[in-house]
Amino acid sequence: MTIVLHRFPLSHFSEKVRVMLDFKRLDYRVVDHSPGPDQLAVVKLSGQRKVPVIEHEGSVIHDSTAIALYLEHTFPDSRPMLPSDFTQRRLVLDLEERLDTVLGPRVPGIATDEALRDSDLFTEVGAASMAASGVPRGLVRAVGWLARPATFIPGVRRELDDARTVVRALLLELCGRVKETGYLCGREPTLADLTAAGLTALLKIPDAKHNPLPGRVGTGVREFINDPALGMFFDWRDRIYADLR
Ligand SMILES: N[C@@H](CCC(=O)N[C@@H](CS)C(=O)NCC(=O)O)C(=O)O
Repeated sequence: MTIVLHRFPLSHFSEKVRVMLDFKRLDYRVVDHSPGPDQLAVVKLSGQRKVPVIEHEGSVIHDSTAIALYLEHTFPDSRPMLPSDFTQRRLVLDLEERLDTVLGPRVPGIATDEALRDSDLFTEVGAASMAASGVPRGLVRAVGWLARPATFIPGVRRELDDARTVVRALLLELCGRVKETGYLCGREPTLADLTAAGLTALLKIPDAKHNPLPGRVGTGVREFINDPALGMFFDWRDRIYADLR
């Protein structure tokens, strides 16, 4: 039976799950929601407010890690995301958790900060994000104008700059891992690789299925995209996406 993925169009945790579904070559369809009052539908479905949520044969699962474990358990014959060896499996799950913890809370702020520098970009991104609730573009643009000055408040600026520093350091570490073995935890792609790919989608828009910003593929946070030291990471990540298509 087809899996239903409930997401916000620009949710990076939802993208992490969508990448897993492609990797495992499972049949799925996407239902878009918007942050705000529209989240009531997510609450009614899953008993909590966050996406991603999947529905499959009467089961409703939320949280990207729980979904990964469900998919591994329910589809043992499709491509594995976790090694069968216990120690290797632990290493993959530990790295996945670290990626969730480091990238999860920082990437949206970094991407929003970047989008706020260009009113047209912010309006396009905001409208895509709010499409399910039909918020008018004019209102999204006005929010952008109002929010932009906040990024100059010293405390906010410092936090955003710190987030960039922490994320850049992690991406450099990932480059080192890729250089050594081709993937993040050895010679085969695992849940850790899919997590890194999905959670960085807002840093550089990938050429992916169900992409809400098809006209922006290859664009993103310029400081990262134009950083030669990170070129290897994004080349590797784009190859992962290419292999999924
Ligand atoms: N630990 C969760 C995090 C999910 C999460 O933070 N989702 C965000 C979107 S990327 C969300 O739904 N935020 C809405 C809210 O907090 O109300 C996972 O791995 O799925």
